[in-house]
Amino acid sequence: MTATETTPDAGNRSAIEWKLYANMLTTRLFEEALVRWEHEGKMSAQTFPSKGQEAIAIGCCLALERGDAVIPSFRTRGAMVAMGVSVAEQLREFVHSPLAAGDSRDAPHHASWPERGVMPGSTMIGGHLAMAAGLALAMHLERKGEVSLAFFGDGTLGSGDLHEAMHVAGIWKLPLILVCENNGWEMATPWQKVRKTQSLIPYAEPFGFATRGVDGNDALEVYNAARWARATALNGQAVFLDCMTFRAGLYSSHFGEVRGGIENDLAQWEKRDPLKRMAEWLIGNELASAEELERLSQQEQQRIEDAFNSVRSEG
Ligand SMILES: Cc1ncc(C[n+]2csc(CCOP(=O)(O)OP(=O)(O)O)c2C)c(N)n1
Ligand SMILES: [Mg+2]
Repeated sequence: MTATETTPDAGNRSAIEWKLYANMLTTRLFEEALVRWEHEGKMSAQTFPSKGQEAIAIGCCLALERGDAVIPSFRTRGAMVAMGVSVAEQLREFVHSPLAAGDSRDAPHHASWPERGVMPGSTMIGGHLAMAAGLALAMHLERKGEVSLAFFGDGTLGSGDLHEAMHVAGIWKLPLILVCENNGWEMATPWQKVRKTQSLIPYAEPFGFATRGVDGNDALEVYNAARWARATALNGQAVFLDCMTFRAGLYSSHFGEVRGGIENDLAQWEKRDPLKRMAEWLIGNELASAEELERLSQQEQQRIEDAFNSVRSEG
């Protein structure tokens, strides 16, 4: 696989800002296409779009190094993109291609490519965090200088698995990085109904975690926080990154929008869209022009359609 299969044109642009932008663009357009194909009846697998939250998975994964492991949440398609799994490889899981890596037996949002560091997730909210802690324990015992990084939504606070994972990782000083996609909603329940503070840092600190609140809609800030987290975790303290964000898209392609009265919040958060902000950064720093980014977007849309047609003809 070449870099351009995964990131449109980022292969020859080395700046991290370009990679962050290109990966977010791929993820945004890919998920839009996945929802459209399902609604057009071209495939049946459900998509959980990460629109508005893409910077978290991508910023973190681009900060990792060879040998590190990522355990996705159900809303981190960007992790697969940033870990180098091509659009075609991901699509095979959606359409049950005979060439699917995991025989397409798993839900596409937690399909895995262990050789690329993408480990299986879990449909049971929080279930994957025990696996993340187990991986971190193995890495710790083998002393290989690798970290285990897991994503989860703030709705995971009610899952005992999160607390058990924090308990062992904190006390055993495991190289574990827990990354919360803190969008203030648990499906259709706002955070005020289930906890005292929106931040989950007060829950992680007593377990001995190093913690950092992050603007989850700023890809560069996420990337820098994840680099710090990696160094801190390898230095003997597990890390909790609380990434504040807002889901700007549907709960899922099956369920649609489940949150009532969010119009004002949506309008406010759209101004802080991570893809738009990175585009403005690239243009402001004369690393790209608006025309160039528009052309890139069109090329990427075409590349995604071509991948779908080619994967559908495989079986
Ligand atoms: C153990 C368990 N309980 C309930 C569910 C149903 N469920 C699926 S997603 C979800 C909400 C999770 O909240 P969050 O992770 O914050 O995701 P968001 O709605 O913000 O995307 C729930 C309760 C589940 N999958 N597993
Ligand atoms: Mg949430």
